[in-house]
Amino acid sequence: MSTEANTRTFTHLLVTGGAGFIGSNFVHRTLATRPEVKIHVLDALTYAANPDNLKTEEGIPLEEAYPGRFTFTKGDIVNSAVVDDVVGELAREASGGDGRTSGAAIVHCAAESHNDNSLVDPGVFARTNVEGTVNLAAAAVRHNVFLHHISTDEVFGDLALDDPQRFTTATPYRPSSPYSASKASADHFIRAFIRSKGLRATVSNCSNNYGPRQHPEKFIPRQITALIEGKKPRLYGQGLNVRDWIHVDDHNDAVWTILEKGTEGETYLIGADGERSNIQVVRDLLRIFGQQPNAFLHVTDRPGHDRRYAIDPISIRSLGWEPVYWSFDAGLRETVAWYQNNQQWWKEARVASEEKYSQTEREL
Ligand code: NAD
Ligand code: TDX
Repeated sequence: MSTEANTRTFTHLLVTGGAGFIGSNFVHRTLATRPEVKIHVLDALTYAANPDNLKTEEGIPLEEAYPGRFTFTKGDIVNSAVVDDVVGELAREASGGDGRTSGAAIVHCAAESHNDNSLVDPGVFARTNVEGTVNLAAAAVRHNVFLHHISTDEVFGDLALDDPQRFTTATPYRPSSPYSASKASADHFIRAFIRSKGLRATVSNCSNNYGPRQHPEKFIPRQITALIEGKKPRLYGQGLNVRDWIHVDDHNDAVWTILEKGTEGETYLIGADGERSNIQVVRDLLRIFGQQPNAFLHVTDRPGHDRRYAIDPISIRSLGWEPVYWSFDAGLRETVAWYQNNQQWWKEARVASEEKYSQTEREL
């Protein structure tokens, strides 16, 4: 790892959760744009993963499409022996046998990521998001590997709809769902390991991502896949809650910016000034599908539903990053096209998540 002029160079990455939404987009983009980087993915392949995420758009496994640059282990980050093995191997590979671990980093994306699920089964969120993160931090210290921890703006709780403030790195933690509580706890563990155990790490808290390969349980793909099937979008409550949308590629470019230029031990908030109410997003989608603006359903609200998230992106912008997707409409149209062209990717997952939703959700 070179530290000259506050820049680091990484050639060997371990991406946890690389078969999920953000992780797989990170893997594809990195393999395509950074020929010097080798990637190993550690993923338990839970319901949230899709094995097709580790293939090219043409269906070629990444191992074949990028010979010598991509490898995969199916494994659980809650299993400390598995984590130690994989991180140890990463360190050995990057050191080239001379005992130094420069050039190796973990990009930690693996998590249980869906708020609605955390309300039904919080235990697995504590295990994966907290215990799994502690295992990775401990292994990173043992093998002297750099770690970037991917977190969420939800750790700050919510803002009133008319609050002039946005979240900053100084905003106190106030998580409101078991999901955000587990992510907040993981963030605290990472910072405690930085302070007291010599962990070399950075942290980022990002706003809501959208883009290809997002599981159809999540808001935007759930509505897109419904519309493709000729069904109506489903808005929780009145749909006035606000989310701050960012394209997944912009998020992942920001992660690379932090890996290379971020100050060790620091936290960066990633956002693209993309605040929109849920009802606005549904109307954007209805317009793209050529439908009437009120062709949606109001359904049961989420218990404890956070009203508004909003990121002040000054910390990440100070590193020189800026989003490419300034137009939410353009990003959304591309995303719709991806779901239209990849129906076999989401059909089965949608059946399963709609079955889950039907247990609790009613039309209002
Ligand atoms: P995702 O649910 O799409 O993917 C999670 C991946 O982690 C899956 O491939 C899954 O198989 C894997 N995984 C789950 N439990 C595991 C375990 N115990 N061991 C190994 N692998 C396991 O999630 P995502 O939306 O890609 O989110 C990735 C990260 O980004 C998470 O940490 C999430 O908190 C954070 N984040 C997400 C968003 C968003 O809008 N999606 C925004 C900010 C931050
Ligand atoms: O069908 C729906 N209708 C609806 O109105 C669904 C699934 C959601 N919603 C609402 C709830 C939220 O206000 O849409 C908004 C977005 O919902 P989700 O996609 O579930 O995302 P959110 O709860 O905001 O959390 C997301 O962003 C932060 C990710 O899932 C987290 O992993 C990330 O940390």
